[in-house]
Amino acid sequence: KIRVRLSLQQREKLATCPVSKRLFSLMHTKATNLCLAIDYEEGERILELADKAGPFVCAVKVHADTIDEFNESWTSKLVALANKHDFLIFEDRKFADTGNTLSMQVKRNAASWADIVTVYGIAGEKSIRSAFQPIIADPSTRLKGILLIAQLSCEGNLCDTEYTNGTRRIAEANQDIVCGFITQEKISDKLGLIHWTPGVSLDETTDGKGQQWRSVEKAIMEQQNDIVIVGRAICNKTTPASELRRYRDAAWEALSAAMPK
Ligand code: 5FU
Repeated sequence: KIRVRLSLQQREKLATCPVSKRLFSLMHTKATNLCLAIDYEEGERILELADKAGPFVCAVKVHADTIDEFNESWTSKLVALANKHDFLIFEDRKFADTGNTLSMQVKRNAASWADIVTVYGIAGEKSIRSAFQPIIADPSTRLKGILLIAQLSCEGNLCDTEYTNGTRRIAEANQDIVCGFITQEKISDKLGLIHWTPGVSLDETTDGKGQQWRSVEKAIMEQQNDIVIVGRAICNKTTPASELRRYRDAAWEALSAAMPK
């Protein structure tokens, strides 16, 4: 069943978070709603794949704390690739702490090189807003939005309905700094908020370590997400370049089917 949505350009007008405006615009221009999760340990390998992936993706997601020789020279190379190909740099650090600590952690670990970071809703609105609002408003920092983790993809996770609803309320009340959600399904009717979803593979359903994968079509058409986050299904293949095209095409086709022509 296809449910009609607004176009990306219409949603760009409704968004207030600076990174969301940029994201809606680049998704439309590049015709992609694919975020590539590059979870290699070797920094050079990440840069090589990010360069190949650039034309196909709206964002490249990394975990800085898993990368060998993570340093300023590496982040400046990633920033150069993001500028060259026009994609967002997404640091999936999953911050969760009191406001003062959050602020220190984000400034040291992400604000200068990442466009967007993940944050749990668990510490509550005051902690999140007091830490991120000044950083995002600062013109000298790259960070321009956050994604709240509303639901996880892994089996047996503890994100219950109460947590998800509380996180949705924080996002809806702070749309100047919140780009949207990490979620499994659409949870908010606010059309400026963007639903990003991990746990996607066209070939496998689990990694045997709790991860749960489903198809692009299910994630976008049935569960109404906007952006698919795909990792090993692309990165661990012998031909990541052909997989990039395959996932980009599948995701864009599914999203386009629900948008006005
Ligand atoms: F918040 C989440 C989540 O609920 N599930 C996830 O899989 C984040 N992730 C990340 O997305 C995870 O840490 C990986 O970096 C990526 C998915 O990679 P995969 O190789 O497709 O499983």
